[in-house]
Amino acid sequence: MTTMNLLIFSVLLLSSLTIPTMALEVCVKAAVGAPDHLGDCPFSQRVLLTLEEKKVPYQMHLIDISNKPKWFLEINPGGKVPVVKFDGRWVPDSDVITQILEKKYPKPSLVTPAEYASVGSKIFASFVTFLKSKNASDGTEQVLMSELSALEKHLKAHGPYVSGEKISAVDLSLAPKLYHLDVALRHFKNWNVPRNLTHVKKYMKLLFSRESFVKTAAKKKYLIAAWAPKVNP
Ligand SMILES: N[C@@H](CCC(=O)N[C@@H](CS)C(=O)NCC(=O)O)C(=O)O
Ligand SMILES: *[C@@H]1O[C@H](CO)[C@@H](O)[C@H](O)[C@H]1NC(C)=O
Ligand SMILES: *[C@@H]1O[C@H](CO)[C@@H](O)[C@H](O)[C@H]1NC(C)=O
Repeated sequence: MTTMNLLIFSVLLLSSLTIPTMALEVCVKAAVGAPDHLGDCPFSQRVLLTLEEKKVPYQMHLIDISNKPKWFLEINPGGKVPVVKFDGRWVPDSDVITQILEKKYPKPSLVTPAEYASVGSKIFASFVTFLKSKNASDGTEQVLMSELSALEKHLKAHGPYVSGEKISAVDLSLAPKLYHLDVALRHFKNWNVPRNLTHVKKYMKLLFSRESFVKTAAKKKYLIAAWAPKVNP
């Protein structure tokens, strides 16, 4: 082998060894009925958003939740997505994963001040209850409205993001949930976030137009397909 060949060979060998180990492996939900497309799991998207905002290279594995591959259940007996491989160990749960990412990749910091960490935390559950409700006078819409109004009040005082001028972890957790709310309520109930919640509306626009969000959001049709059996069982 000539010196030149040896050099090329070493470069190829090195890059084939280092590139895959540098990218974090992450398992996320595949689309319902379209296992080659990114699915709608808000916890998976939260992790992808964190990776994108921190510019951490990653390699995605799309997991068909309705037909989980054997290798996936072997690395992750709990069977839920997302899971990320850190130093050879697969770690489930978006809360745990995002905390590890913050420690390992502190820049840019996405730490949310403790006093704001639970802002909006009841919105997703109240959205799901309202979405599934078949009785217009059961109060589920009012419960959602009061959670959204609380967010409105917070953003009016502290916005545009939950902790001010800079996006942080709590926004990345809320963004996929608000996207579900927006798309699913419009589709299944012809319901929109009321116009008087101007700060919430602006917040949603701001989140949904970020490059990280556009890159990691499921297509609307996949989100709707995933909710359909839960809305009309
Ligand atoms: N607390 C978990 C929730 C994860 C979760 O519920 N994932 C759903 C998809 S969005 C899942 O994997 N469901 C499949 C199953 O439970 O079999 C997190 O924050 O990561
Ligand atoms: C809807 O909910 C209200 C309040 O709980 C109840 O009074 C009413 O009977 C319900 N209507 C139907 C059709 O179930
Ligand atoms: C917005 O309007 C709804 C009625 O559509 C009302 O229930 C709610 O209290 C209003 N919220 C704010 C913050 O003005």
